[in-house]
Amino acid sequence: MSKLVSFIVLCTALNSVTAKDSYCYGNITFGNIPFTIQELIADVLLKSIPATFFTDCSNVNIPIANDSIKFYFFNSTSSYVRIDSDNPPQLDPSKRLIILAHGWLCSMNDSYFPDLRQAYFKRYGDCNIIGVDWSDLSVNVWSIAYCSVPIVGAKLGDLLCKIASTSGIPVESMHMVGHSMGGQMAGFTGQRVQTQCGSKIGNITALDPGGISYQVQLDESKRLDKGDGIAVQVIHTNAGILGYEGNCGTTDFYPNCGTIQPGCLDVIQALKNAALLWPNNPQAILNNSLVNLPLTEVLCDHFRSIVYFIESVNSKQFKAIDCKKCTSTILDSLCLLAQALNLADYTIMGEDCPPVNEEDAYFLTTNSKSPFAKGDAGA
Ligand SMILES: [Ca+2]
Repeated sequence: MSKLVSFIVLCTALNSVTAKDSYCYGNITFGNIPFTIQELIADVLLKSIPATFFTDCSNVNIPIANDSIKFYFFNSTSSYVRIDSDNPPQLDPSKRLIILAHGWLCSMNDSYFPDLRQAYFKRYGDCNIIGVDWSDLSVNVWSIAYCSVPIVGAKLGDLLCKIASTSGIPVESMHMVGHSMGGQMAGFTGQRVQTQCGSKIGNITALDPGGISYQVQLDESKRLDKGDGIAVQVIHTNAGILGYEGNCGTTDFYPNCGTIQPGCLDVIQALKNAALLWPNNPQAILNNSLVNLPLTEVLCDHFRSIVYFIESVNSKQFKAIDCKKCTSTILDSLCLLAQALNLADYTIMGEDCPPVNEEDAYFLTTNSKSPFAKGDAGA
């Protein structure tokens, strides 16, 4: 076999074995997903799950095997290698280290994560990217995925501490980016790094971190919070539905008020319309509303956090202001007056979000399609 052919075979094999088949590809429709998961998502969209939704992992049998949690090292040559977490490779400490974690039902091979990696390579050239593939556990019912997150997060924390000591890369210089449950995972990884290495991860970006079970966790050690990294940026795009509702970082961004995003289908209305025609018949409701849509469209608002972040890696145009434009209190009116007088506090959402000076929440509007950032007009 020629070198080129064996290289192609190697890449193909890696592509096919790295991840369990995810539900987050555009060609997989909502109807392809197990019905119990479809029902749960519909209940979440309609906000018809109890506030005490599943949080107790003590009786959950997690199907974890030696190979369930995989770490990959990516570089700009578009190849990637599996990392032996007991014996990680020597990384170049002069290059930026970015760690990426996907969420429930997804994998690191979905369209968004390759796009995010490419955005980083375009911005920084040959940076070091570590991808966490926990699809063996994430492409599963909620309880198994949810209960796996602290385990995967801790294992990743151990790996980062090992890399810090063997490659001389301080954890304070690392940046972890996670979406949905991957955003919550960043909290667990941050906590583990603090206990194992005695210092905090420098930068966490949580992209619409998971809500539901996390929402009721008053114990901050069981979810992402502002203490899990030195800077914890949170981008809320589906807050109160799939995403966590409320500030949980050092800087919280609320594009378009943080819950419903322009350009996304109104799947909640579609579900409500079908429920009027087929009351008490979940199968018919789903068959007549969401079944032919890709999951990424059904959860478009939730995934927009990644889409905005990918754009932000090569754009500094997501300008945001700390006026809470989504309510109308006297304070908001005063803030808008300050904005008119050029006295309001501005910042940039995304990769160029500056280090924290003061914990705050920021607001902005976006376009309904790419390019999403509106520059000054969005703040
Ligand atoms: Ca925490």
